[in-house]
Amino acid sequence: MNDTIAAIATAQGIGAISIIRVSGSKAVDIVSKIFTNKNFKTSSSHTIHYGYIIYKDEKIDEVLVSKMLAPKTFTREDIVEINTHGGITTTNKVLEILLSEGCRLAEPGEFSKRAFLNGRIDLTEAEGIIDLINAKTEKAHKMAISQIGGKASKLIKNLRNDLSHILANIEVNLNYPEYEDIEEMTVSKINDSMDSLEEKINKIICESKNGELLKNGIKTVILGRPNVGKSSLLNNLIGEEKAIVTEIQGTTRDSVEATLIIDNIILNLIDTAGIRKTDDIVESKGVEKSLKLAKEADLILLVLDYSEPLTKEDEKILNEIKNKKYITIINKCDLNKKINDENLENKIYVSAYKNINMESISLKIKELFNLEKLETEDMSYLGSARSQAILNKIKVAIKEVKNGLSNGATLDMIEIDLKNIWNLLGEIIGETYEEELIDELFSRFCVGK
Ligand SMILES: Nc1nc2c(ncn2[C@@H]2O[C@H](COP(=O)(O)OP(=O)(O)OP(=O)(O)O)[C@@H](O)[C@H]2O)c(=O)[nH]1
Ligand SMILES: [Mg+2]
Repeated sequence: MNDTIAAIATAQGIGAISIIRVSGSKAVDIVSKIFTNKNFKTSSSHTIHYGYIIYKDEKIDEVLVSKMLAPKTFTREDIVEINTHGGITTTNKVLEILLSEGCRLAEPGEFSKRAFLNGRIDLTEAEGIIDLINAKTEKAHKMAISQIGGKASKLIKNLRNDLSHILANIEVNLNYPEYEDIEEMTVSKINDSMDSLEEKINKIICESKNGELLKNGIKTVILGRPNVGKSSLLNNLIGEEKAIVTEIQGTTRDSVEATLIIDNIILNLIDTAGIRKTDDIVESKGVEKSLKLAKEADLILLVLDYSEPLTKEDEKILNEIKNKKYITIINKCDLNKKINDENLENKIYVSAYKNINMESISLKIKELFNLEKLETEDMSYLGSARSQAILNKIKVAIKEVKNGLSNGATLDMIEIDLKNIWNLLGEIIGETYEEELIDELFSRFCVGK
């Protein structure tokens, strides 16, 4: 942590400028040695300077250098950023010179790691930065920003503070029973607070799950019996003839995948083999695979045929997916109606072939996942699998406290379980962190971040 680190912060390649970032107590000294601007060393913080990088009497590049002194910087250390002309050779040369003058090459994520270790950001914010780098859509970008802004971590901090209050009261109740003006923590009071904590944790878990779908895409499986128009639907949605379409039943034998972004929602679409009983070995393997994919899906687009009555196969598939999130897409609405659809839920009528009402599919998906709400509402999103695993542990721990309370556990036993929850909440924001975990997390960043 004491050495001064350097790395190229911009993407490697041709561009108008590249930025080399230097952080640490020797940042200004080291850069001063190779920078022609004589005011740079003594100038005040948060200023930009023009000049040349010169090394062994050779002019390397004309640059702008920003100087930002601790503590008001990203790492809370002195930071110098050199803006060179873009291009791999010059930028690498400047970096090499910095390394030969006493900087160490930063590891991936080391700038952010220092920001965390110096208390500038917490773990959820650090994870937000990873998400921001990887954001594929505008919404994913917004979510990452909200995580960096610390909205979720504020919420966790508040929950932890509430719990501290209860723990402190229990402590006084147990050790100083003579202090009668301190609120007594009764079973019903602790129970109430656990109910409220559980509700808030559930809300974060639910919103984070939806957020995860926005970020990584909704695994959407197109399912139905042969010939109802599943492949036609896929092709229409993605605007290309990716899957083969024919009037022959059993055309699609293996799954076909495509990614589609509609209205900022990423759909990872999978067209499957039509489901029916068949003696054809290849086709029956395909059917098996369709059912397996359906089980793993976040969303199923069940395709039915408008121009035919419901068949036994349709009923079977409906039964198979009744506990999943699904939309009933009644295709071929350009033909005469024969389908008996009175009892079907969540249905929309489309024609993949004649391109009728296809836009209703994305509207329905948004409705089903509450995605419209996510855009406008203040959401408490914790994106990482790490946070989600801890949130689930918290749910279990809350149950334990509640069980303890109803089974007459003593206050000091309850206190142990409450402390466990308090620690878990701390783990989410990195108040109680393990070194290995931190190393693993920050190594997922790119160099220079
Ligand atoms: N009239 C009409 N025909 C359609 C529509 N959608 C698909 N078809 C026709 O229905 C037939 C079957 O379409 P596919 O998309 O191959 O059906 P599938 O469900 O993928 O069939 P399998 O791969 O065999 O399971 C083709 O002849 C399509 O042109 C539609 O909206 N209206
Ligand atoms: Mg097909």
